[in-house]
Amino acid sequence: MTTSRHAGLLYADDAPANDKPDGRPNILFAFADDWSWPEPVASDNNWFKMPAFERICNEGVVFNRAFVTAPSCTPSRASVLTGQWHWRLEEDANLFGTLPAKFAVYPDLLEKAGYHVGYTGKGWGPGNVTAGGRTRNPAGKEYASFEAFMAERPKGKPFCFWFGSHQPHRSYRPGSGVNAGLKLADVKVPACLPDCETTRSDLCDYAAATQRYDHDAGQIIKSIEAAGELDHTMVVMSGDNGLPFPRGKCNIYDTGTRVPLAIRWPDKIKSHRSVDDFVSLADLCPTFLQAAGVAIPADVDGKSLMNVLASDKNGQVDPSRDHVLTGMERHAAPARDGALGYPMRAYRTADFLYIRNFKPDRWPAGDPPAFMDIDGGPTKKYMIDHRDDPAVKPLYELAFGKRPAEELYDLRKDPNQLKNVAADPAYAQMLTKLSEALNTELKATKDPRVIGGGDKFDEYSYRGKVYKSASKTTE
Ligand SMILES: [Ca+2]
Repeated sequence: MTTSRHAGLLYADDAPANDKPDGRPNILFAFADDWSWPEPVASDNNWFKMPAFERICNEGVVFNRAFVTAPSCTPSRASVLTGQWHWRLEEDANLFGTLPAKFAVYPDLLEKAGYHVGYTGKGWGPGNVTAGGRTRNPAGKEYASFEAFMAERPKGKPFCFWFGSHQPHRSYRPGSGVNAGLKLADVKVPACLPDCETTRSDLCDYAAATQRYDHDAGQIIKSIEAAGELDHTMVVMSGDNGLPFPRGKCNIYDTGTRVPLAIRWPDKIKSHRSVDDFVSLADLCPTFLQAAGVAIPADVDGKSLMNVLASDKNGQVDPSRDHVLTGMERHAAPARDGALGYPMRAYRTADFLYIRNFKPDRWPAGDPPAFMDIDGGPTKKYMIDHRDDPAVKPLYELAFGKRPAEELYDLRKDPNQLKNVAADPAYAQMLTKLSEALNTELKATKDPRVIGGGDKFDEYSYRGKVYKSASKTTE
């Protein structure tokens, strides 16, 4: 097989390539690892810079209320790929599980429909691909680089590429953020973390890693642009879970589940749009399928975003998108005695966050003293070492302590979700209303935690490494 270069991109034969293969869009999904809302959206309001993401926001649509289904890599990625809630995916509800082959994934469906599909870096996972009966990563065929992927692209085929960045996942070299030019004084410290030099430096390291993701995604976008195909490509940038800090990742507060999301596709999307609709990343699978003209399987839970993308409105576009569900089963199996998870589900509206903790006797962050469901790092160590300091103690309890069976946060008064009002009689009616709404949807989606059999999530194999030290990170 010979190759030819067309306007910068390689194709796998000598024939000239089309700049708009067969009328269907290319799809580039640039997926960061542990990149959290709210940073950044507007450049003039940011303490670190992400020019590629900023460009996608400005030239397309930014979604201000996007959520992953789970604040943990494996289930979050599985929901993106299948369009289903992770509690319907058996073993894949857990970190280091497997995604059974019976669950269809969009890369396979697009490939069958004539797309050239592939990925680099971190695809579905971490976990065991073959244990579920698959022969390759659910994100597609793995390539060493985007260029290598394009070199195998047959003439005239649209492509669907998953750029799985490993950034900004821990671990970080302490001081790498400051060394990259970020300033401690500029850092916006989330309200759930102690504001001290240790936290600020740790956040700078996280920001520098996030900037590396942006740079790498930007390089791929530029190469597509050089080939003249960018305007016929749906470019999607997002992250798989919240920031790897206490009360972030592995929690179903916004710090764990709310992620940046922007989509650029000039063929269909007007520029400079800002949308407040609630979006789950499970909506991406049906969106990609509909954009490609492929039938959406009946068992997909997500809703296609195509009607929102095609609109020229800002703010709330689709009135039915007024809430989102999130949940969690087991993250690091060694985090609790008996390899138990910490099952939770949440119902998030514009004004309230309602959380149900199914096993409140367990430790949310993992058993002490390791608290392994919080990735090791300077901020975690600082909070443990200073847990008796008056300024740290309440934040330490929120991140490391046990939690009641129900939590309710009034986001109109408490946008940072720090004051649980579930036991306040003034909120009794709202608590009942949201609890029933959550129950109804979980039953409709056959969640084993509600219809019965939920303890099986604690019994599935953990197909990852077993760490003995709290200083190690998970995935
Ligand atoms: Ca992740």
